[in-house]
Amino acid sequence: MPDHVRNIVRRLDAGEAHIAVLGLGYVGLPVAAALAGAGYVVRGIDVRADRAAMIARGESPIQSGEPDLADLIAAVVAARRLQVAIDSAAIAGADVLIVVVDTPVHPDTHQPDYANLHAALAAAAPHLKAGMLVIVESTIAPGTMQSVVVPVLESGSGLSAAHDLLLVHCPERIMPGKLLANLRSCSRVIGGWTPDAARAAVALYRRIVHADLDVTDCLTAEIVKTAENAYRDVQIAFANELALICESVGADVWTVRDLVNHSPGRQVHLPGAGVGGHCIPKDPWLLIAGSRNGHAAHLIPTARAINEGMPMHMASLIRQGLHLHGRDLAQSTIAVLGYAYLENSDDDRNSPSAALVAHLTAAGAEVRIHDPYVAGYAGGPVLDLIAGADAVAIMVGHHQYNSLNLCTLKQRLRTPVLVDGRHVVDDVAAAEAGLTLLSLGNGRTPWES
Ligand code: SAJ
Repeated sequence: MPDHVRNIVRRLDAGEAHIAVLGLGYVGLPVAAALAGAGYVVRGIDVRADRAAMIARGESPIQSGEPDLADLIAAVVAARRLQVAIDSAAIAGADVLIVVVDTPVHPDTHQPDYANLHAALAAAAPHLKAGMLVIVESTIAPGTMQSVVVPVLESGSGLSAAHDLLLVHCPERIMPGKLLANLRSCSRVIGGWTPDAARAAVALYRRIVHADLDVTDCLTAEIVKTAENAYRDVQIAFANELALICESVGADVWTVRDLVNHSPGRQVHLPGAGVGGHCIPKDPWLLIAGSRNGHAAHLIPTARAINEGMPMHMASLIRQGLHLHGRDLAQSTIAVLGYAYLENSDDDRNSPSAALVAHLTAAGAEVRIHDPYVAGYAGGPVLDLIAGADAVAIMVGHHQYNSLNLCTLKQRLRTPVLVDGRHVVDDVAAAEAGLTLLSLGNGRTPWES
């Protein structure tokens, strides 16, 4: 093992290495806090001065559902193991740099938008030194380390990625709602630009990750991360297409799904009102953006179109329910229950409800939104919000919606239409309450249930 690798591994094993984390978002902040909690001195850098100031006070900007993270941030900031800056000059002198910035895709072209990544790498490059371990955790299209990261770092530092730096792509695997737990318990793929770089990264991550550290090359690591989420998106799209087929023939997808999943090796996912969040809607596009030599993907874009179409399907079910009562959208009031992208979460990134609300509003409906977790929509009981409405659409499976009083709901509605996008309403109970229930994926009328 070359001396510079031996040296950094020794400093990492001794807990003496100084670490800089560039980007303190949903991924970078838990990483910085966990490494500080493991005993390292960590300099966290974020260009958002308000966010940096909040963290420097020992407060977590990630509010709901992450209590252990908030406690850890308070402790490591108080112990001065996590120090916060807004200037990338704070990188100077570090042994390790972890870059964790947002890598969105363009909403129309679906091409990667690397503006943040470029800016972060260009700001960091002048502060790099030979022997430094540089890790990109951001999710990136296959080939990005080769085509973007290496050129920007080498031109900005005058150092060689292969000979002077220890360059790694270690894609994040966090899940909102359990950020720290998953950081510690999920295996990681460590893509080394060189084998020595991977060795050094293993010495770092084994201090905070108590799961497998799978060493490979950068390109493979880029593909693994984007593929694991594209795979999930395709699985969900299959469930959604099956739901639409069942509706069209008068069957119940939930019964079909249960029986299919009794078959060995089958795992039909959950049909639903849409696919939101920061990872699943974006990563499939990053995967296919990396394909070369004219290979055109078909399955992955089709799956995206199916999943993006689910909020519109909810709008069509609402229209169907209103028409059964002689109404159309333009003169109706619709109550949308759930604005987060995930049940029992306040995270509304790429929320399917946002797409539905925009569509209903454009069609002339008056829309009311309720979500017990999302600021701005959490006010008041749901049965007050729906009073006088013509339809209620359940978009998110928050536990608060699992036990709605259907009789009271019926009494309070002007038109008794209930559209269930997350299989939380019992169809027989809804019929007994006198509601017109349209349940995504269930083409049966109540008396056939
Ligand atoms: N969804 C469905 N049907 C399903 C599963 C999900 O409609 O069967 C919808 C959800 O309602 C949500 C969206 O898809 O709107 C995404 O849900 P998700 O459970 O995939 O949650 P995410 O977006 O937090 O995904 C993350 C991913 N983790 C990383 O990228 C590191 C994903 O790879 C994980 O599988 C997922 O967490 C998880 O399992 O918690």
